[in-house]
Formats: sequence, C-alpha cells, structure tokens
Amino acid sequence: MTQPVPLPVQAACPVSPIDPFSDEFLAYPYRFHDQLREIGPVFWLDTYGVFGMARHAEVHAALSDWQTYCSGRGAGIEDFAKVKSWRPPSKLLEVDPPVHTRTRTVMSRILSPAAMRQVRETFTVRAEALADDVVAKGRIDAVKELAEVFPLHVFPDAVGLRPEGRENLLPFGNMVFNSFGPQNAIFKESVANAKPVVQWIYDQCSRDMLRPGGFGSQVWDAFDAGEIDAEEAATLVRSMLTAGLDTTVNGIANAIYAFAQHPDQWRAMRDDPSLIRQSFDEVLRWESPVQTFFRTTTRDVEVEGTTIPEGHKVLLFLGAANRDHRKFPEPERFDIRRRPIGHVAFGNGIHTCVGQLVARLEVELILTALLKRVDTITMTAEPVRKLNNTLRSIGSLPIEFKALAH
Ligand code: 8QM
Repeated sequence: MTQPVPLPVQAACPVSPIDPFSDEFLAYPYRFHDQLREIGPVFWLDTYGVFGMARHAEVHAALSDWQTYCSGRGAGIEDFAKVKSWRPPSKLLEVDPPVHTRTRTVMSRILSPAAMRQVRETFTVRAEALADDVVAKGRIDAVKELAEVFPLHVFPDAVGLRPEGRENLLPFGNMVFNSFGPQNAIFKESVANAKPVVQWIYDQCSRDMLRPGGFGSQVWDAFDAGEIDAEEAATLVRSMLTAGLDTTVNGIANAIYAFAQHPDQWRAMRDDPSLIRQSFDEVLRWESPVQTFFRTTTRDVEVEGTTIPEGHKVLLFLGAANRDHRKFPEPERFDIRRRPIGHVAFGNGIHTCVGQLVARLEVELILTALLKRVDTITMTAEPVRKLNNTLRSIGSLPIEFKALAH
C-alpha cells in the first residue's frame, strides 16, 4: 500500500484512514458511513488524498453549489485538469455551465413527462408479461431474471438500439461506474475485456445506428436544430447508454431486496397502491444505487471551520447522507410512508438525474405488475454482492414469489 497523503496545511479537519473503495467498505458500507458521518462535517481520506463529506447537510449543499464544487474536472477521483480521462468526458455529467445547460436542455426535453406518456404503454405490456413469467417460475434469481431483464428489454428499445450486441451494455456501465473510483482490483477486473465492449458502445452512438423516433435519434434531431454539435450528440447518446441501465437494474434489485426484507411494507403497498411511486424514493434513500460522486473545488471554500483549498477532490457520500439521522429519523428503518423529501440518491442541483422519470416509470410499472400477482417475497438464500466502486449492486438475489390466490 502507498503512503498516506498528508492533509493540506490550510485545512484543519479530522483525518480518516478508511478506504471507501476497499472490498470491506463496498460490501457493507453502513458501519463505515456511521464513522465518517460522526467524525465531522468534512474529513480527509488519507488513502487517496481527497476530502469527504457524509452528512446530509454538507452533501446536499455541495451538490447545489456547482460554482464551487465543479464537475468539469470530473465526477470521479481523477482530476481532469491533471490527468487525461479514461474515456472522453461526458458532455452532461462532466461539464459545467454553459455547456452543461445546453446539453441538459436537450436531454431533459427528450426524457420529459410527455415522452414518458409515449413509452408508458409499451413498457406496461412488458412489465406485465415479465411479471407473469417470474411468478409462474416461483423461485428466481431476482437480479438475473428480473432486475436485469426489464431495463434491458425496455430502455435500449426506447433509445432505438439494434438488437445485436446488447450484452455489452451492462459490462460497459460496470466499467464506467468503477472508473469513478481508484484503479483498484475491482476496476481492473471490469476493464479486462474493455476494448470490444467500448467499441460496440461507441458504434451505437452514431446517427445511422439509431431507430428514427427513439431517444437516441432525438438527440441527433437536436444536432440538426443546431442546439449541439456532432461530438456532443454522440456523447449524449453514450450518456444514455451509460447512465440508463446499471442504475435502474440496481434500483429494481434493491427494491425487491427491500421488500423481501420487509413483508409488512409489501402488504402496506398492496392495501394502498397509491404508495407505489413514493415507495421508490424510500428504496433509493435506504439503498442508494449511486453511492458516491466526486466534485472538485474551484476556489478555497470554508465548510464548518475547515478550509478546503482550491483544486481538491471532494468525495460526496450520497448513500451516507441518505442515512443521516440528522435528516431522516431512524434512518435504518425502511418505511414507504416516510416521504423522504430531500434524499440525494438522484443528486441535487443542476446535475440532478435527468433520466429519473424513466427510472421512476420502470420501477412503478414493475412493482405494479408484481403487486397484482405476488402475495409474499421471500429470500431463499443470502444475496451475493457485486462490488463496484460507485454502485450499491447485487449480483444474485435468490427469492421465491408466492402467488396471490385468485
Ligand atoms: C451516473 O456519461 C454520463 O453522462 C453519465 C454517466 C453516469 C451517470 C450519469 C451520467 C449518475 C448515473
């Protein structure tokens, strides 16, 4: 292991030797989150030489102050001002205004409420068919046979991808989400076979590969309209393919996991289906698919008595903020009636998840279809974690659905 990085002299704050990208941390982050939240509002992680924040107030505030905590130097551990990015930077996640404002406008129009109304019917038919299938099977791996299946069925179709090669989508997302962290063994393993996967993804982003009318093709319509240039268009399609799958797969897996552990909450939702949509926010708060993101300071900034100097990486623990008792009483309790307003699982501020309506739609439809058919969800074995530097991810979740008596 390399030497601990000393705290910059200007800063006076607690120093922690915790490695948030170690296997132990990633497998079970919550007791580490407790430690990090309690050592102070800002701390120094000397394994990497970065600052961190794990309390809700500071994480939320940093996310809303893009002028001070910028994204243009990368949302991962690497500072783009110092090292070249692993992939060409995202024109959405890894840019600041004014570029961000322009690209974001295009994406939020394509993924708008009106767009959701257009895909809702198709998504519903597929959610219902999948629910029939998994309930008939009874015992399934809820990751492989449900959580991965649904987004991979509906979203690439909505984007307008060809059918061939879609098996590259999850490995690509896995790489990118790992690449926001350090180049540890988890990252290296995920990029071992990167070349053909990355090539396939980039090939799908060009206009001629995308079905007219789909979300991807609509990005190119914005190029025609002169809103974005060609490189931006291709990279925005890539953003859809990066951000739209692993996140929703884990969102669905985490939802099934949460309800399997809390049968009373599943019953409550069946008694009152109006709880379905808001239950997803509680799933996101309780098990946030995106656990962390970095920002980079653009100036010296004082936070609760600590001066973070300009040009430092700050690791924002979204998952820890969402379990901060200062914001959410009894944060460990999964309670779908909670209405966890202010959770930061979708971020906050100008970079707040632009695809969240798609995620919300997918989860609403899959939960609705399952609720009509499933009496109880039981875990038949311990879930197997899939370690990822950014995502709270399950590799396998063996469950049994007991069908409702009709
Ligand atoms: C995470 O490439 C991108 O634009 C992009 C990649 C990953 C995300 C967002 C955007 C937050 C889901």
